[in-house]
Amino acid sequence: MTSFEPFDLPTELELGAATSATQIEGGDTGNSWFEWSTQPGRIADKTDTLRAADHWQRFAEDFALMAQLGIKHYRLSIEWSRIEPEPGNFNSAALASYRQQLTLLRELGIEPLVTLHHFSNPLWFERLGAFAKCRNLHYFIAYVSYIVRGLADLCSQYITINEPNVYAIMGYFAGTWPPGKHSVGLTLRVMRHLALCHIEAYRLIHEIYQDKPVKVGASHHLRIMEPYKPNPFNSAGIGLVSWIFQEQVVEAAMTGRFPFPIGYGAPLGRGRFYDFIGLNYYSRDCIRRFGKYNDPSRATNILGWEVYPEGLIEISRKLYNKYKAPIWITENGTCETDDNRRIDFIYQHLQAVTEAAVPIERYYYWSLIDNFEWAIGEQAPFGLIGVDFETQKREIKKSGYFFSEIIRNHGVTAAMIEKYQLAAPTQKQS
Ligand code: IFM
Repeated sequence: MTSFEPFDLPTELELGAATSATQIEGGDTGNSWFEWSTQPGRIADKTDTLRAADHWQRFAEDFALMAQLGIKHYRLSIEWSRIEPEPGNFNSAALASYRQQLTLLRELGIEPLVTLHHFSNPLWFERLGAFAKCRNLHYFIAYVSYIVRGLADLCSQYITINEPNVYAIMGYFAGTWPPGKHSVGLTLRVMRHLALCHIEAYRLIHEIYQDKPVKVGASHHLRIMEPYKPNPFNSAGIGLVSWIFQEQVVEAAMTGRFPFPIGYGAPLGRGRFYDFIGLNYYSRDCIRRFGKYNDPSRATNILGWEVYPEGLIEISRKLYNKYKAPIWITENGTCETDDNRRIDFIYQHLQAVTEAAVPIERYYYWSLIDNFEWAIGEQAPFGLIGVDFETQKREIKKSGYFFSEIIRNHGVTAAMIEKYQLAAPTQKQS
């Protein structure tokens, strides 16, 4: 994995970059994450979502930088609370602003992939109990109907829900995200309801588009989970944890079949509720005595996430063999202050894509720009473009130029290996 050789990307693969509204826009006080992040002790670096990268005001500047890098695919999300600040009261000015963004992207030759739900809820929806209550789900569908009809002439690719498992686990099991609960029952219920919402949204979007081409999927965050010491007992235990916390919600959302313990039967009927397989891949978790344990010989990023490109191959193959559709890697990226390590990471993961031997059509680097990383705050640089949050000054990083050259060459050339000094295997950061 770490011998740096030139490679060509698969012909069908197209590269892009991703962001989410709450993490970059700033300026919105009507969403659950604004409220959460302004409560004491919630965010590690004590920042909140109010300023973020001020993208709501500066989107034109950010899109110009993206165009400068030659990025042709951009995944963005819609802040539901801007669109529907009160139940049933839709804000046409907010819709107009998103339409302006998509129009500009199109003028720049950048294809938008729109995410409808990326972790944050309108406060009114959060206060009603959000996705934990079955009686609230119709609100999400009404919002989907409004926003998709409003964007239909500008967009033909959607992600319904980002990382349903992460949303449920962090908010309802770990309790470190809103609404801060600790309940296995609620976690499973939220996963079930998100899968139901995905299926309904999938059907609705196809109904709105009728014969017009549209592609719809969900983005699933899947990690490799392995026992630190493999033996039949540990492997079975970890397999069960991985099933409950990762795979069952994928199965329910994609096929309509709700396995135990997320549910039973097929409450909305069986089907194929995806036009691509959306995968967010970051790392491997080795589990030792109910905790995470990193293999000391492997590199980790500044959040302690192991760099494990082999996992991208393993998960892509598993998903493709099961669901037989093109894979869209809707997120892959790393959090580093040393940008050379991001360059290594991108190299290794794109090389893994070339080795996967399954159809991978898209790869969106997470993230286009530095942003607000949830409970960590502003001190987690994932971006290809750096942001100084005090001055809001943007600067393209070396990794941004590297990514741009990969797009231009559709691969990594010998000259790039030389130029970006991809010479040594990735070492563990001291
Ligand atoms: O920043 C997040 C993103 O919102 C969802 N996927 C993982 C990223 C990195 O943690």
